[in-house]
Amino acid sequence: MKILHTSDWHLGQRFCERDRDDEHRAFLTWLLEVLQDRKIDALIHSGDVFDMGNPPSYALELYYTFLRSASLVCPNIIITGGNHDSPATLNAPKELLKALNIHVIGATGASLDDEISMLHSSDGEEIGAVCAVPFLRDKDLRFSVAGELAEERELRIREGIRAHYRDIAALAEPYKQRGLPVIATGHLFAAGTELSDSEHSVMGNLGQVTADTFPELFDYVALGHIHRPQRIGGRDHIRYCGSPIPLSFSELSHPHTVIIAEFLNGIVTTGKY
Ligand SMILES: [Mn+2]
Repeated sequence: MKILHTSDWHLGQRFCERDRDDEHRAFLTWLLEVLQDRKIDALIHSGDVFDMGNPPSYALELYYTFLRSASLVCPNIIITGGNHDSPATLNAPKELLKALNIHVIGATGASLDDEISMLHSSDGEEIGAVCAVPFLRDKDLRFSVAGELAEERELRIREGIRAHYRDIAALAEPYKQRGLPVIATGHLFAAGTELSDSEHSVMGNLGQVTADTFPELFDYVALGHIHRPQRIGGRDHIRYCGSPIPLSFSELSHPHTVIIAEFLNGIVTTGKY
């Protein structure tokens, strides 16, 4: 079973008075070829599909055209919301996209079950499970507390994130017991990561989490939010794939990649492309 992990497309971004339409189109054309040539079973997007909550129509057109083509070559597509995405914009076509086997989780909702998405082979056999956790907003992490100090608030957010992953891992346990690989996504800021200019300005309001936030149950954790590809806590299976194109001058110096992870008999191998 092979997944392709990507994030932080920021479709619709304007940079120095220019749009990025040509670069995004070139990337998505390339991505379609990779999905087909490498026979990818699941495309997993870890958030920041769009650069803004109300994207321009050329960015929407690009997104839907890509999804339509991708659905013809890749049997499972999972899209999760990032801090730049509007949950309402992502979720609006949710039911329609389900018909193409594209699962959209714009924001966390009332039931954690909604964040679990089963992966199927082209003959309909179950081949994996994804705990598709979108960007968790302050309000998703229970109540805010009046008069709390900044450090207390950060601690509460970190604990809220940890509880979310613990609870969803517990829900995915039966799939693991059946021998299926379990993948989690996240759009958050993990400790020890290097930031670029475009990230400093948009870090969102989440406290830093560490690798032990993610229960051992997960075979792979597909992270988004940080635009430089990197592992977390030295673990090969907890990764940021990075943004596919540089979104600020400071992002020119590092690679822009997607990750392909292959799961075979409980062993995960990853490669950058
Ligand atoms: Mn981003």
